[in-house]
Amino acid sequence: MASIDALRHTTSLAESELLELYRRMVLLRTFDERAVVYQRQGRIGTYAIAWGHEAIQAGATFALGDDDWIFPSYREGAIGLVRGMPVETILQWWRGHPSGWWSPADWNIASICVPIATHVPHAAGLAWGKKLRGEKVVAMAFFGDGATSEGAFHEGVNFAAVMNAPAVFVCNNNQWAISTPIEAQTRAETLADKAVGYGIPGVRVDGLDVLAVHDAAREAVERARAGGGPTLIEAVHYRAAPHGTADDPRAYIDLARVEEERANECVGKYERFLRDAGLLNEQLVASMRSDAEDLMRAGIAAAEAEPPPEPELLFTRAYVDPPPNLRHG
Ligand SMILES: Cc1ncc(C[n+]2csc(CCOP(=O)(O)OP(=O)(O)O)c2C)c(N)n1
Ligand SMILES: [Mg+2]
Repeated sequence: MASIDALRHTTSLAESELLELYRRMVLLRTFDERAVVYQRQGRIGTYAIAWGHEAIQAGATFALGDDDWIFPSYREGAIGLVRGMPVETILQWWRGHPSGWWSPADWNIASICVPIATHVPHAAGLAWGKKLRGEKVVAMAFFGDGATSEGAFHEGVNFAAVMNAPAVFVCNNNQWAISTPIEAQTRAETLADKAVGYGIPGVRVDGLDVLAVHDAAREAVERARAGGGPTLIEAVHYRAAPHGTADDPRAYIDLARVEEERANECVGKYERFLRDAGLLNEQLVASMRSDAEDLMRAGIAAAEAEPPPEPELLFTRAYVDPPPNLRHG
């Protein structure tokens, strides 16, 4: 059983920070579970399920300062929650409502990236630009195992390495790219090994261990900020939920393995750890969960209270000079 002393050996975080990390995981988990329910009720559109990815998202971003930038993929669609982004903004994004398009500069969070890996060069470019301006800002990009087969991944990581840009590349290796397993994705023994080809450090961590993810991220962020260039972090776990609400993994996945993985999920794991260390009790767990549920209830109400967007919005930002046939009527 872990004691608080053992805990102190494994992390430099203070007790209040350990609890804040847990609160953020609960928030991300609650968002995810409620979002799936809202999608099933027809209240939001298709949704990429992040269940089981909370340790990676909360742990890695906890190493960032507010001026550092986050480049999320659709899997990290709710990551703005860790910076206090309103729930309704994120829900509106998934509802396809324009009020879900935040200005990246307001939160230092880039738009949610759906094309696989195209945000990796964006993160590299932002990190390089900040370096040129003499700002001590780090860019952290999140992407999946499948993204490592894309040209944009190679271009982005290589560019950041060559420019010694302050970037941290976090690969969420959930071992599936929709129905493509990791074995069909790469011949490399690990994804972290790919860092060798770029001449940068590559680290492999347990993606279900929030403290391990945080440790790796903190080291990478500190190195980047100190001028040591980028790091590739591979956080290994196993996708224990469908790819998204439109996916039925029963067609391709081993359900017994999924059950096993669900029993070992990261929020419960960290919760048990904190309870054993005497930092968390039933009451605190219940109050954090109910705070997160209240936020979700208020968020969906605020999102649904928003008037529908004007259809012309589709065109206003598409053309400087709209063609005559669009101006018509
Ligand atoms: C450029 C591009 N090609 C294909 C797709 C379709 N697509 C959506 S999700 C996905 C799988 C990505 O898997 P991975 O990178 O492992 O991320 P995960 O979904 O597992 O988090 C694919 C191929 C896409 N969105 N963009
Ligand atoms: Mg994947």
